[in-house]
Amino acid sequence: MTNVITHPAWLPAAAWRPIGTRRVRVDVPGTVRDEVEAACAAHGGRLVTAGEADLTLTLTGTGHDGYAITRDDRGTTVTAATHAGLVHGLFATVRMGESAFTPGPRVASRPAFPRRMLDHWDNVDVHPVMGQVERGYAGGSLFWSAGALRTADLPRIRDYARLLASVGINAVALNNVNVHATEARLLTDRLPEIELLAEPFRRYGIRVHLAVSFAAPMLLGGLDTADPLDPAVRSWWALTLGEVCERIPDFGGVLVKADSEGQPGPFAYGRTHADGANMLAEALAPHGATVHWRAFVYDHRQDWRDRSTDRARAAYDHFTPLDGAFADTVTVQVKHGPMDFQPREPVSPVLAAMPRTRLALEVQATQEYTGQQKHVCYLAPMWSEILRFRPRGDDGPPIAGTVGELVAVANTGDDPFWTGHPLAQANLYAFGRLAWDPSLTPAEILDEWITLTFDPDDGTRAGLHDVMDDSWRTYESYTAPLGVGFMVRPGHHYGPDVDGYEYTPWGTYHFADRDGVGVDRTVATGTGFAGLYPYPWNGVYESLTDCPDELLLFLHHVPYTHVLRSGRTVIQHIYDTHFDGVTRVEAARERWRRLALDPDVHARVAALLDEQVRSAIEWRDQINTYFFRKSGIGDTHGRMIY
Ligand code: BDP
Repeated sequence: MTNVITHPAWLPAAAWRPIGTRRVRVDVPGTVRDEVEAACAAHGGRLVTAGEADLTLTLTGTGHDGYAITRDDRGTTVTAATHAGLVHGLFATVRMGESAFTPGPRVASRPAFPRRMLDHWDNVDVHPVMGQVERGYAGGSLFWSAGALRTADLPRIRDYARLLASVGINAVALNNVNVHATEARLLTDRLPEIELLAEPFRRYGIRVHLAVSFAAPMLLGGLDTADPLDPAVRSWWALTLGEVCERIPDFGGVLVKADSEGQPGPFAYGRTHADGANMLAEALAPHGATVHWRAFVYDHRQDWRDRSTDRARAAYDHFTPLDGAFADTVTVQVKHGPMDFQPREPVSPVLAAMPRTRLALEVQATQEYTGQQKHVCYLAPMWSEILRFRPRGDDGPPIAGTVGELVAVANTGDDPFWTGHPLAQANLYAFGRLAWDPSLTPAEILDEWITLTFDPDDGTRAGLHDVMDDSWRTYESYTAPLGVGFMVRPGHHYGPDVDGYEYTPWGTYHFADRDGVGVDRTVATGTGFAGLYPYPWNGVYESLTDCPDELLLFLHHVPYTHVLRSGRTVIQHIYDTHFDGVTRVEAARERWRRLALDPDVHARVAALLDEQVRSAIEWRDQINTYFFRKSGIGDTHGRMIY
């Protein structure tokens, strides 16, 4: 089945008008010239090969993937040192619109992070539980359908690569980190599929990566071990990865989830994660490719009764003793929080504790725990907060200056809007922009996205901001309170189920009883997690009075009558935020109804806002009722709680 893309996201034809109506010279063949040629054909401009031009795009010098734009009376010139840099310079010119052609100061821009990566959790076969895309909320995979590569849809994959390049993304992992038997074969007999997929991405300066199974030497190579120190295992990897790099010369490398949630890893052989990662690095480094080794490693069979174990500590305990032991071409990929992509978690303490290791910060654009692309939830404010967080206090560097790379789990699929919820496109856009320049503010990024996508009048622009700017905090307000996390339905993770995971082995507990709620992670009486942070945060998190309200229940177990920094009790805060959250979603729905936008987009979002209102009410009622019954304490405003 071939897809029809009805909505080209933030690159509609209109956004190319300022370039497409002009005389443009492009000094190098390839993608940039093709793009400009298409724009000129659509808008009546002209691609010139010599003489005067309004816009010149040219390669010069050597260096990074940034670009410079100069604008004066003689015209506008975009220069870059690399093919990818020129692609980024072209898209920056599109973003600037008409102002790219009015004289002004020189713009010079280079990416803050050399690698800006999207991880797809796509399966080749339809997984019986997870489907085609694990935690995918945007239809099927762009790459595979029911076991087969979507060869007929390569043009759409090219459009996708273009979309990603336009926001500066330069690396893509194509398949799920949970590598099942069929997907493991992408490394060997199904490698031609990766060769085909690499082509459209290459056109836009994006390198492809593969998630591989640590047990591949056994699964595919017929060996009886995957021990990373076994010579036969090492040579299998060297030969296999050597072949991959020969067939795909710009192959980016491999991504590994090992020893976590059932995936194989080096622990089976008494080896460390560094042993495992370095073996792969040794095989890839001669070819200029790298290893992404995830730090999402924990025992998913722990018992809620055993309070000495704490899943939030696991990545820290496993990885920080290995600081300095990883090869230069290994990146340890760390989730933003110590648990698992919750709407609110403290920043992972691992990010401040491995100064001699190359780290990537991993965020989740796919909205597993933030409304599954049924709820409006603009995530840039969360990501920006994380990037600006200073683990060593005001005098120390922010996370943006501590990690070397940014990675997001992709939120795209074969949905005509690309992301299921049309407004979730803004998250993909914002991820790319923040990875290029983390100093951009969420509101200005959203404004860019709104301009490019909708070309709106002032009222529509204001309406979109009203609906989206604060939508993450709104989502937070009607779901699990005060950083305690989860309370979602087990398995698919949509909607409330306060005790759904409470007595399971997954390590995600809230410990609510008749007296209080929250996880004691203090050093004094709890799991000691608060002590994993450097000064001053170790003290701030340890202290019941200094701990920020929004993280209180992540770090402390408190009585319902505990008074927050805001002055409200915990129980009253729960009631108030849940009533307020629903009111805010209802207001967003009203605001949306009054906006005049493309009818398809309008109708899809309107329907989703109905679902969001329904779901927010369900959250409110279950959370409030649960805590009313546990605590026996009523709402001071006398609102109805069942
Ligand atoms: C969890 C998801 C699971 C992923 C896992 C991961 O529920 O599907 O496999 O993260 O990041 O949030 O590996």
